[in-house]
Amino acid sequence: MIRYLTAGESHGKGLVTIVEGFPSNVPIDLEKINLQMKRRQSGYGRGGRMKIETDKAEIISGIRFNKTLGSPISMFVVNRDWENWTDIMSHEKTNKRIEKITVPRPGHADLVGSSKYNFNDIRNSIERSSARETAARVAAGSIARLFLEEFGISVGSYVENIGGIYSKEKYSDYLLMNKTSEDFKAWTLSEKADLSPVRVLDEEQEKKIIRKIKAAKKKGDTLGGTFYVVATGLPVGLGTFMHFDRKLDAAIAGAMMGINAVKAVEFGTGFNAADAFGSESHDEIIKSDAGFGRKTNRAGGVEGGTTTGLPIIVRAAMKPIATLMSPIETVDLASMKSVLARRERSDFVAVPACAVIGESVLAWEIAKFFLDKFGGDSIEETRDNYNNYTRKLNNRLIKNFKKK
Ligand code: EPS
Repeated sequence: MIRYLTAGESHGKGLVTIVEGFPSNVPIDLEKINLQMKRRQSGYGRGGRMKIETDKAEIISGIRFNKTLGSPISMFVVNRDWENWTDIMSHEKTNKRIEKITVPRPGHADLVGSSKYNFNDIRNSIERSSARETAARVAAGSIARLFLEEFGISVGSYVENIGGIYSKEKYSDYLLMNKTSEDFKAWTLSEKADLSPVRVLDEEQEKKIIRKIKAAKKKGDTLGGTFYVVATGLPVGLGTFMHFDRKLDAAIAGAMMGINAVKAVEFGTGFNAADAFGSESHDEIIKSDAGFGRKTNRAGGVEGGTTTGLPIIVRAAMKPIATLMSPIETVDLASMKSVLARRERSDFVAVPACAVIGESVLAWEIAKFFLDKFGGDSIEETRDNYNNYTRKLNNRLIKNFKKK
């Protein structure tokens, strides 16, 4: 079983990730981890903080000569901005006058955090609830990605819409219709999205979105959007229907909802399946060279909580960022008077970053279920188990059902 923990405040010294349970000898390329860290920081519409930070994961333990040791892997991501916050974020009591934050932003964890933890300064909630923590999650997800790469599993994403601006072309249809041509492959779509500052696949749409972000910024407003996260190269049989908490899609949905500001998640045709006939909703099974194939992938790669071997297709929605430069109504907890919410530096749009974080959490959940199934103290052992299972899978099934 793999697990990870993150620690760190947004304006503290930095973020810590501890990843535990990976087998030994997994090749680790720090540059690849840092590429993911950089991708998370990108996107048109981000705030001033991203100009200050150059996120990089420093390895503290668990890796030697570019390979995992099987021991806990710990990583540190420095907050460069901390230098400007040493008094406000001091671990020790300070004599300096530190302004207390008393005005909660609707949509952020400010009010619930202060109620629940009995704080008298909203800063105490802001610091951990900030999406800055997702940098530590991407560091963990990057280790999972490197592990999955060894088995030919890759994860990618693209943004479907920001602020209600969609492409005329419905790229998700290619995925759901199980198009196998190179141009429609999930990975090709993701690489294309990487070239866009808003991670979309359509130039016209990109222009419109950038215009809308500029307009939102001018108004002091923010925007949300939807994105697709996909994984390819999966074996049949990760996850199970045997118990609710062993279903892969349930775990993925939980991890996606755990990303800051994500309000909805769907698999395959998702909500649309509720409006269609059964005959339009399922993936017909056909014979293929490999044994079986599917005409379509409307299930999004999971049936009965278990991978079908087809790409995993997850769509998620991110609400607009809660910090508004033209704020909405709230209550000042110090005066108990109605006021406008506090302004503070933030992003205007973070949907492209959210998609990259989505890739990371998806990679993590897949790696977790993969290792639950195949185990192994070294990656060589994992590979033997994986090869043994996948090689025999279809033959075994066909033999089982063969009439004697
Ligand atoms: C973020 C760092 C934060 C925000 C953003 C994400 O930095 P700061 O608060 O210093 O500007 O830019 O967080 C939020 C949008 C939020 O609501 O918490 C990051 O590293 O991704």
